[in-house]
Amino acid sequence: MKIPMDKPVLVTSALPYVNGECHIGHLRTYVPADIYVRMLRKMGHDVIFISGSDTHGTPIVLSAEAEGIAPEAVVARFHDHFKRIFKALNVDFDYYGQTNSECNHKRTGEIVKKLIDSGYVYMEETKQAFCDTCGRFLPDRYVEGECPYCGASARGDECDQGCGKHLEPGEIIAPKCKICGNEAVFKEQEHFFFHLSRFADFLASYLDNLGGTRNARNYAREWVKKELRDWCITRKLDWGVKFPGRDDLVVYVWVDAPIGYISFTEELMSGDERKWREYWKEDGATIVHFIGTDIIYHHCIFWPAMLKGAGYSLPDAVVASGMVKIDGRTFSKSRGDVVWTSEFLERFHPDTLRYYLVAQSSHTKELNFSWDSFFLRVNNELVGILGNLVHRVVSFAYKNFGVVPEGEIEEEVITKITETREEAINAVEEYEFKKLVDAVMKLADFGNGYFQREEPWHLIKKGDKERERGGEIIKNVLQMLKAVCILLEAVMPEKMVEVWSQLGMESDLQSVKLDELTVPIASGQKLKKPKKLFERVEE
Ligand code: B3M
Ligand code: ZN
Repeated sequence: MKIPMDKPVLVTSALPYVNGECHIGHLRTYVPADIYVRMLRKMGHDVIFISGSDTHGTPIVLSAEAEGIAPEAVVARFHDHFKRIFKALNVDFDYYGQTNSECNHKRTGEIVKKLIDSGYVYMEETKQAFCDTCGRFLPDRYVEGECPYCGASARGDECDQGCGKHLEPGEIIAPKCKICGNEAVFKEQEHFFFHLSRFADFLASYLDNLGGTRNARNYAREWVKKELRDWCITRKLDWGVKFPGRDDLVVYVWVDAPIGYISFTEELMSGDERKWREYWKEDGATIVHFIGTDIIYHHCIFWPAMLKGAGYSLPDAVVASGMVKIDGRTFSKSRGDVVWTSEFLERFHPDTLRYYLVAQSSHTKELNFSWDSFFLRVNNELVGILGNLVHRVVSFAYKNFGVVPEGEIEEEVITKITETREEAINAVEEYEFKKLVDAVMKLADFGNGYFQREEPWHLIKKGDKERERGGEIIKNVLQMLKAVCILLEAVMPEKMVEVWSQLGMESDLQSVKLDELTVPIASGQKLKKPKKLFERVEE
């Protein structure tokens, strides 16, 4: 999707549940979203980038219970953990909030009240899973059983091992209590429902115009076509945002979590009513959500219906990344099929992980992580192609000239850089970050071929004229390196800043725009003694 230039852009990344450590499966959403934001800024857009911790719901309460501590303590520990990881990876949010903030409680209360007042919410007696042994109701993750749609084993509110469908309370087949393992029974309880079914026509046309990736639109459309049942929006829990007027009920976590996108915007704008309303009430911004494919239903069905019902602006695009597997298997902490981000970062540079995550597969496809594939990408591409080129060219230039030599940038080189710029912009607009890195690596390859073909090392040993020509060739290759830095900063911010400084550039690379790509690198600019860019990695 082409993003209009005349409005600001709000990019969000799904909110991680802070009930455990960050693994590389999480990163498939955050790293590409960060790359997207950095590229939009390079294209001249005014962007804010928001995320935060999802602190409510049974994922948190279950972990707290298992450890015998309060939910607040679990939240505090892992909220800090995630913030640290994002910093280490240079995932650079303008604001990273948490859904248990006062502002989010208030905004959620206001939105739910608006839905009630508009007649979109009703109360009903329902049958809910109950454990006789534990003597309590079993909301969401407190219960496990069989998915009524595909038969896979599922949690109370989602078919996490099979078709991925959201499940309503009472829908799961053969439910068992997650705490004691005994079979659950069904018991009557009063709950509140959102009239989702009334939004079917609205959603059908909304989805036809929604930007983002096709997988998100198509998956949601299928459900709208088939059936939309009303949505139970309350739970019997203590931890969460209270349902208005009911002390015994909180809202379902999927109500207050996406509302976090709004509250965090408010918090970032420190309550400046006019400013955040422009984003969320007056269609004054382009809103883009980055999510994983497992939460398309929530972002393309529940969320727009809720916003529409409460009179808020609607998201313009939903970008859904494929899931991460480990050596072909689904992530599983208990089987040890998991790679923890912090352990990864103890051994390898964050930029190598950022690069791998986008270079390994198309954004909407599954990413099958294996150590072999990681080593290959780093050793062949980052060390073998990119690192090598930078080192060879900068060393040669540094030794023989010390500065950027005099000369013209050739037509052939300008054309190549301009083509790469177009490919990069297209890649960003298609959310195909692999195409972005592939295009820039092709430019690096071209630079390598050019250097090899022109053989400046012979020229500089001959007469003055030839030496001058040798300098001009070097200047052209340095120009290509400058372009590589600008185009790959979004993917490898730290490493590209290193190269930038070897080239003697003094500006802040992060704020350099794409328009600079073909601005000739200044002759006479002092080069720095090059250091190796990437180390080979081994098991
Ligand atoms: N906390 C995480 C997940 O289900 C969930 C996302 C909320 S985004 C508003 O992947
Ligand atoms: Zn299923």
